[in-house]
Amino acid sequence: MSTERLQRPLTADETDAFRRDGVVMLPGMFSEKWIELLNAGLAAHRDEATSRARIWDRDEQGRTMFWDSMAWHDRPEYQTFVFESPAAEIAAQLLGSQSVHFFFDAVFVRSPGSQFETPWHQDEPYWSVDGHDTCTIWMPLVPVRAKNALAFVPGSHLSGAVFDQPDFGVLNPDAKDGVDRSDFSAIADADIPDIDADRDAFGVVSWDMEPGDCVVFNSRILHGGSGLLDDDTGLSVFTSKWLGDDVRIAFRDEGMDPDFSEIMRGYGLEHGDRPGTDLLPRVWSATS
Ligand SMILES: O=C(O)CCC(=O)C(=O)O
Repeated sequence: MSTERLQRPLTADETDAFRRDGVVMLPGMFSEKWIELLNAGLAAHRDEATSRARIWDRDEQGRTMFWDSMAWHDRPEYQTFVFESPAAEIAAQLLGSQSVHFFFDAVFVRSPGSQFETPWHQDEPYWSVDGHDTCTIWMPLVPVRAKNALAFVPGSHLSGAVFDQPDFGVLNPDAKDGVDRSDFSAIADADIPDIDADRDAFGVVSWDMEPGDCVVFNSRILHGGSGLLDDDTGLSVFTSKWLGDDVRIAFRDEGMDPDFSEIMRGYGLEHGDRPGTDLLPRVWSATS
């Protein structure tokens, strides 16, 4: 299986921005065929969600925020995207890695007017992997304005801090069973700052984006603040998570939500291993 070449080369400024700020917006990285494929996949996915799916928010007007993860095993459209789109090479170039493994997909779908705002948080400290070389490719499948898009605190990926953060297990208005609850304070070493009190002071960034654009962010960066949609505006986002050269499996007592540790162990992965197997496949390598 080979990935499609990049639609355009990454510039040195883009690569520098990713390493310095931990986030970069890349216009025009995915052609229409990839957006159509992901939209088709998402439509089917909504009818066949995984057991991990949940509604993060359901308000009195019936507006919802749907979330699901690791659906690619059962979604041929997502499989094609993972193995054949330029995503893996984008991740490899920004991470500066000789190879990249796929971690998982996650979708964030808000119905028009949804007022649900993603809480500020980090990803990697709460994942079942450890390493600096991890990233998410965040792709809106519809146009999104900067005020509604995912926002970031540039440079926070280098702080070394693990911030205490909201327990995403509480985002469960339908009281679905089997939702993990975690005591994040057990692994955090700093309180999450009040970023919304003064976004300018934190240098918060977000961008107007069209389908085909993507934001790539280091998984240690503080991010959140997306949502608060106008009544005529919905937001569908496909994300893919990628693992580079320094990443090792890290089973943690608290954090990953949902916790993939048992699934990972089922594939024979042990704490300290490099990613691999059919669960975390190597998708791109400098030598292939
Ligand atoms: O799109 C969103 O609202 C949240 C995305 C996010 O937090 C993530 O991909 O880690």
